[in-house]
Order: sequence, then C-alpha cells, then structure tokens
Amino acid sequence: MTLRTGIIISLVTFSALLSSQQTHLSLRPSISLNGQWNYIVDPYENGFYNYRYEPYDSSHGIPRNAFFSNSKPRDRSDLIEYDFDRSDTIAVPSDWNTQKKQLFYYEGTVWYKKSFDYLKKNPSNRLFITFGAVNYQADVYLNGKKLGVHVGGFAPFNYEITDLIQDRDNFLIVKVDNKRKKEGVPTLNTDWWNYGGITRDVKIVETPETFIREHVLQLDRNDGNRIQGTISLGGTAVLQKSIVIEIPELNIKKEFQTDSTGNAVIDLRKNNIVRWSPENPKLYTVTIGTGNDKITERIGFRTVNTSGSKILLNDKPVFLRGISIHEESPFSKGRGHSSKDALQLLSWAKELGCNYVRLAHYPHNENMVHLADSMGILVWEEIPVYWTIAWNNPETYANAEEQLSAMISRDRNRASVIVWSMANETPVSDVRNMFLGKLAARARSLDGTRLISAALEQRSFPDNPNIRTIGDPFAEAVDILSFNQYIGWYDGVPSKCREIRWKINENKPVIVSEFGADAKYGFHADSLTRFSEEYQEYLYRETLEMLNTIPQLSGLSPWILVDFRSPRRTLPKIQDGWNRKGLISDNGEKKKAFYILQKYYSAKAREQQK
Ligand code: GCB
Repeated sequence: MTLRTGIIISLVTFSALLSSQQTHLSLRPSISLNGQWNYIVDPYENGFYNYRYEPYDSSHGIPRNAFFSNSKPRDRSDLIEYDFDRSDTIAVPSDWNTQKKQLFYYEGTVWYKKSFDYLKKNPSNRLFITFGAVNYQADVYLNGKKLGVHVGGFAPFNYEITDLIQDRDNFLIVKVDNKRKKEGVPTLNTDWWNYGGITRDVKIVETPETFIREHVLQLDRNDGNRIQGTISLGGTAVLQKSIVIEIPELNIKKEFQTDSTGNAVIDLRKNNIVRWSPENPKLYTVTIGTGNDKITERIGFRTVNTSGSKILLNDKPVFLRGISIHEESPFSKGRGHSSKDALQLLSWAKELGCNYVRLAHYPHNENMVHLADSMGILVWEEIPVYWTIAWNNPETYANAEEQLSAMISRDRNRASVIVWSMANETPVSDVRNMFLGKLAARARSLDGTRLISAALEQRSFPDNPNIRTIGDPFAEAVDILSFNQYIGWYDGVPSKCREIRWKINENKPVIVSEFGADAKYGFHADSLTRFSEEYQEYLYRETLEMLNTIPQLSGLSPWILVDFRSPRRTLPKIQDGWNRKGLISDNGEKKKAFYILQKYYSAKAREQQK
C-alpha cells in the first residue's frame, strides 16, 4: 500500500492508518534504542534480492537468506552466509562515513540490527518506533516483518509496533541505502557530504490507546492576544473527547471538545502574553491532557509579518543578523545530531552577534530548533530542493512535498522558526516555477503564520553586466526575497563589488541568503591571494559595503559558519575534501573574516536599539 504521497509504504495496516497522518511523538518519554548496532555492508544488496534479482520482500514467508529474517544455522550443516551477531558494530545515531574508515566514500546499502527486550507499562498501551532521520532510504523490519519504507534523509518517521513487539528478543533491522538518485530530493549533485546511516535518535514510545497525535499552538498573526491551534487525537475513540489545555503562568486552564474528525479547534484569549523574541526568548509551559494521556511542552508565542520592505517581529522591524549552517558536528566532524553539537554551533552564532540562522540545506535535527527557541535565535528552515531537481517527475514532487510537510509538522510550534524556504539556487523554467509554486501553496496551507522564501539567484541586466537584479518569476510567490550571490569569488575579485549596482524593484524585504569566499585557516597572504584568510576578510568588507546599498536589505546569512565536508572540493593542501567558506575552521579556529562580520553585526544591533 502506498501512503503519504508514495513516500511511506507501510505493509502493516494499523501502522498505515497512522502513517498517513503526521504524529508528534518526540516529546514523550521514551526508551532509547541508540547505541551500538550490528551492521553488514551489502553493496550488491545480497540480503534483499535473490540471485535472480527478485526482492525477498515479495516472496511468501520470510526467506532465510533475507537479512531481515536474521536467521541462524539450524545445525552445523545448515548454510547461512551472514550473521549479524558476529558482525562488527556501529554507533546509532551517527553517519557511517566518519565512523568506519572503509566506509568514508561509501554510497550504497548497509544493514543495521538491534536486539532488545521490552515490557509494556500497561497492556492496553500502544507502541511506536520512531526515527529522527535515516539517510536516504530506510526499509524497516521488526522481528522479520516489514514495517515500511521511508524515503528522504532528514525527516522524522514512525511505525506502530503494538501487535508485533514481544517481551523478549525483538530484532529491529533497517536496510539503509544512501545511493544518490537523479530523481531524488536532493538529486545527484550537491555541495555537501552524502552521509549515510541512521543519523538521528531511534526510540520506542508508548502511548495510551487514545492519545494526542498532533498539536499546534500559535499566536494569531494579526492578534497578539489570541492563541490559536488544533489538537488531533489518534486511536479508536477520538470523537467528542474532552481535551484540557493548561498554561499555568498565564492562568489558562480551558477545556475543548474534539469534533467528528477527532480534532479540536483551539482559541484562547489573554491580554498579558509575553511575546517571545531574541531579546527575551520567553517560553511557557503548556500542558495538554485527554483521558489518561498528557503531554507537556515549552512553547513561545510571537508574530512575524512583513510590511513593504520590512520584516516585523511582534510588530517591530527586525534586521536578521544571520549566518548559514550545515548540520555537521564540530566534534566528530561528521553528521551532527546531538544537543552538544547544536549548543556549540548556536553559541558560535551568538558570539558572532547573530539573532538569526539559516539551517542549510535540509531540516536539521530537532535539538537545533529547540535550542534556538531557548537561546533566542530566529531560524530559516529549508528542504533539499537544491540546484537541479527532476521537475517533471511527479514522484520527485511528492517526495519534496512530503519532506516539506514533515518539516512543518515537526517544527511549527517553535517560535524561533520564522521562514520556510522552498528551494536553493534552482534554475528558472516553467516546470520549475510550477513545482515551486505548488510547494509554496502547500506550505501556506499547512502554516499560515510564517514567511515563505527560497534562496534564488541574481542576474545582470542584458545591456549592463554591472547592474544586478533577481529576475525570477518565483519572486512573486514569496514573502521575503532572498538570493545568493558570489561577486568577488565566482564572479571577479572583491573590488568588483564597487562596480555593481542593485536594482531590485519589488517592495519586499530582501535577505542575501549567501555570499562568501574559501579561506584555509592559518594561510596568510595578501588580500588578492585566493584561499588566504586575507582574501576572505577583504571579500567580507567589500560585500558588506555593497549590500548596504540595497534599500530593502533586511537580513544576511553569509556562507557559512564552519568549514564543511564536500566531495566537490578537491584542491590539495587547501580544501582536501572541505568547503573552506567557513568563518570558523573544522578545528574550531576563527578566521579573520569572523571578526569583520562580528563588527558589522554589532553596529547593526546598536542601530536597531536606537
Ligand atoms: C552555493 C550553494 C552552497 C555552496 C556554495 C559554495 O551557492 O548554495 O550550497 O556550498 O554556493 O560554496 O559554492
């Protein structure tokens, strides 16, 4: 059965019913399955296909050669050519590339296995297995039964396992395949490392039979005294149920009823709501209860709008002093996932003077947005619709839309998140415009309280190469006009910034979503020597001057906070597999340009206070 626009294929009926809807399970108490898992590297997918290349999945019963059967020889003459328990182990969550030397460049299939016991707290409870993210395709099996297939490397997903789990000796097997595909999202070509593996937490979550499946609580965009939202129940008895919302600090305790679809519409009024902002990241403890289910979350309330060329946060203009960030751990130098990684990255952003970050080029782990909420950092989130995508392929669109919906569902209670971005540097064409137009409409229908954008490109006027504009029809569909530009790096040397004039006619806020230059930390030379810290410093000075001439300029997210791995970057002794546009090196050392931006942001912050 194909569900959720073809992305989750669930083979278990009750799981299918839930998978067709978004479910918030990450807030609940859980049992972690993180830790060491056995793994088998399987480049030919020998554990998935027989020698006629027919998938074992489609056979009757569970063939013993299928790795997901986790078979053992019955006696000493029995032939079984794999054994998870005698195989090496690997840490979950993490990527395989930076854990195992021989898997550094590997793109293909790796099987993961975890055995566990589990005792239910209450016999009538339901159980789910949740994955924070697996890159890129996960085929998931519990005790030999297929739970489903999930495609897309940065989205959470879950399966109900109530009827499959045993008290003892469960085995969870995940076939992880990170092969890049032309029709994938992202596609074959990117400028970041294609880390494979179970890259975020794996948990077992137990809920009552009827439970709070999803909740959305946000400040009304046009009325700061009104909290609106919906609560959706899951389970068999979801109709006409009472739900109580409590926000003790605001003296709110109110009961609502679910309707004939199991949803309750929430409308709360209060005139003393302290609004969340970077200066005062106020979070309220919110409790939602129904029957014997209860969840608690810290939620901030704020509004974000635009007016002409201004971004208004809580009705006041804000300049977004930002930086772009990839999800890489400054500690392991692989895919980031932990709260420690998030704290280091966002603390550096704060030190730089940022009130805003662009999380590029895909949704980052949840620690980032939770921490941004508590540290008071505004966030742009995006999906990996990057460069060239198979615009004509309906499955590619379905995949992108699924990733967008999962991101919005996961993070729409985060006050810090103010922008949903649809794409990065995508070439203009009719099919692409339609693709992005549909995505933007979808984002607005899912969340009418945030701003929509996309990192577009800029171009010259036909008769004058020094006059630059955006010239992208998608500019009409966005609330914030954003574009990447590399004048002084891919386009001339930094002094060229002085020759450029910007002619942007739209009366919308402009964010320059990228600019930058590679610099190898510790390489010093004159300011025209490529890859020197001085060149990068010079480029930052010139670019900031130039961008200040754009009247609608409302924010920046230069490329990028920290050097990051990219197989495209091969220059020996300088890049060695790293994109060096970081203001901080992969070893945590600050380059000269860091201080140029820091100074610029401190002046901007002072201006804003006036
Ligand atoms: C870009 C891309 C970003 C690259 C960067 C670069 O425009 O959006 O993903 O890493 O340029 O370094 O070239």
